[in-house]
Amino acid sequence: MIDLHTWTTPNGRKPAIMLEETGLPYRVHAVDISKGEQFQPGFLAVSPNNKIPAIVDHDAPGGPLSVFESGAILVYLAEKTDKLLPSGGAARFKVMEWLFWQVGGLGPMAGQFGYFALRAETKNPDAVSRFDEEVRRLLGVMDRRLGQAEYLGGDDYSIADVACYAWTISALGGLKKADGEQTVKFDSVDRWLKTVGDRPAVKRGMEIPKV
Ligand SMILES: N[C@@H](CCC(=O)N[C@@H](CS)C(=O)NCC(=O)O)C(=O)O
Repeated sequence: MIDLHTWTTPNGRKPAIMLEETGLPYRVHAVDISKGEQFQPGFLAVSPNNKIPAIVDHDAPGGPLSVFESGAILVYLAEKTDKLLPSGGAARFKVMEWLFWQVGGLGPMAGQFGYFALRAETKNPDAVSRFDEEVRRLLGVMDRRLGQAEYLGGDDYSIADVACYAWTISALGGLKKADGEQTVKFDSVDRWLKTVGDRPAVKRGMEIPKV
């Protein structure tokens, strides 16, 4: 059994989608980060950086294992089940490239954009334009990739797509809200969003945790 500690945010959806894709048995523990539950000692014991998501695998070889950082969790679950991550060679590193691109790029930049453009009480035009441009640049990079390949890693759906799905929805939604619908056009990304979003496991994962 796996314990999933998560919340209703793009990072929180990633392991939920992956657990649904793999069919592994798991229990959900909602960590309401708007109420500061990520600072409770029980959660910090599995996620010392006080961020969701985190998992505890009670059936890991050698005894219970906790894993924090969404990218590490996706790799862990992929290796545990031999699903959605090629076992070696170039194909594995194509998936890794886009996984790390999401964790180090799209996620943090879209997160900062959402904060400065939509939620900050004090408006900072430099920060808004800096992150607006960067999110648009990243979505452009993604759009070009998906104009050449069916999925981010190549021919097959992988943990790179799992990692990017909810963040792409969040990034596009943020730009549309801040700048207007007509300013946002990424055709290959839209094609990919439809393909990935039609997967039953993705639909289920996007509803977890239920609050
Ligand atoms: N690099 C981390 C980022 C996780 C993250 O930023 N989680 C946010 C929610 S999306 C969080 O828990 N924030 C609570 C806090 O910062 O106190 C990952 O990919 O797992």
